[in-house]
Amino acid sequence: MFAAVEALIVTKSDYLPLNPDFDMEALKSQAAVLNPGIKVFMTNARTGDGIFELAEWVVRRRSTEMAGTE
Ligand SMILES: Nc1nc2c(ncn2[C@@H]2O[C@H](COP(=O)(O)OP(=O)(O)O)[C@@H](O)[C@H]2O)c(=O)[nH]1
Ligand SMILES: [Mg+2]
Repeated sequence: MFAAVEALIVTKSDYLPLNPDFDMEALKSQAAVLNPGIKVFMTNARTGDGIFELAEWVVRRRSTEMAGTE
């Protein structure tokens, strides 16, 4: 799965501190082994953290895709 996707989105980031085993840097490095180009986003719908960055990437990615189909 990690090899096939372009982006990995970790949602509900406000819960992450509740899990002492979660290690964002380990997740990123392990995902990068399977997919060196993968983009990793962390979002929080409660605070809005990370949503802008994700939306910006989606819009940019979409316009690249559309440019390729013309
Ligand atoms: N604490 C917290 N709750 C969230 C967040 N995003 C969604 N939720 C809540 O989690 C539940 C499931 O939401 P959903 O967006 O469907 O997440 P999914 O089940 O992972 O697809 C709902 O009660 C949402 O209000 C978040 O960033 N933080
Ligand atoms: Mg859901």
